[in-house]
Amino acid sequence: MPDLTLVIGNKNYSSWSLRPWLAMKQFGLEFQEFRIPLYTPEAVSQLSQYSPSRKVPVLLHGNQQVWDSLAICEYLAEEFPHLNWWPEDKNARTIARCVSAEMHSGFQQLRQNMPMNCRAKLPGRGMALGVQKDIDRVTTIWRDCREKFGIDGDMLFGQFTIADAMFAPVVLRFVTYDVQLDHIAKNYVEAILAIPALQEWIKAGKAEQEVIPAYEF
Ligand SMILES: N[C@@H](CCC(=O)N[C@@H](CS)C(=O)NCC(=O)O)C(=O)O
Repeated sequence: MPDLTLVIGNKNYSSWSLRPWLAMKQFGLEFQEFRIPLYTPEAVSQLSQYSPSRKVPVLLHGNQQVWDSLAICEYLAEEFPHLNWWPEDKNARTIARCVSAEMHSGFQQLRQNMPMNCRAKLPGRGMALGVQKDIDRVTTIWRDCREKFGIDGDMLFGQFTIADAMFAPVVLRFVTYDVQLDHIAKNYVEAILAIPALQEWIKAGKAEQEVIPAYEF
């Protein structure tokens, strides 16, 4: 039995859960997942049992609790250093960390107005004030990374890294809300969608029955 457990939320909605889940799948780690359907009467007590922040994702590794998506990815990069979690080149690695942190702490308008919802198709919805600015910044990041560092693959830094895991939920948002994109961003969206583990997540998300009104229009 693997001693790694990732506690996640609803696959349809929980964008933060998707990030470390996808990274762990892509790097071939064996782990158990434990899903807590969010915003149910039982959710708060379940969350407090596993997560000091009462939020998901949380990684349980032996006695170690690691909460927060980016902290989980960094923890795994230290625990499994033989895997290429970050780009090898120092400059690329620095930029990968910058854009991952920028994703983690920013894009509030995009996140708030275009919540992740794998099973929904909402073309044109969610375009509130400030959302286009966030979209433009995301696509600028994608273009810069692809042009400067993406030579040996289809991902932001060529091969899959934590940076791609951080942006994967944005890809799903762009699909749900049918956001108009330039060709570099479109190609990147296609490349992320082609990842079998991501398709597995989407399928599971679509099969979920729970509805969280706050994340629906
Ligand atoms: N900064 C945190 C955010 C975690 C977060 O907001 N998780 C949401 C689900 S996507 C959650 O657990 N919400 C439950 C709640 O607030 O009760 C991370 O990166 O992991």
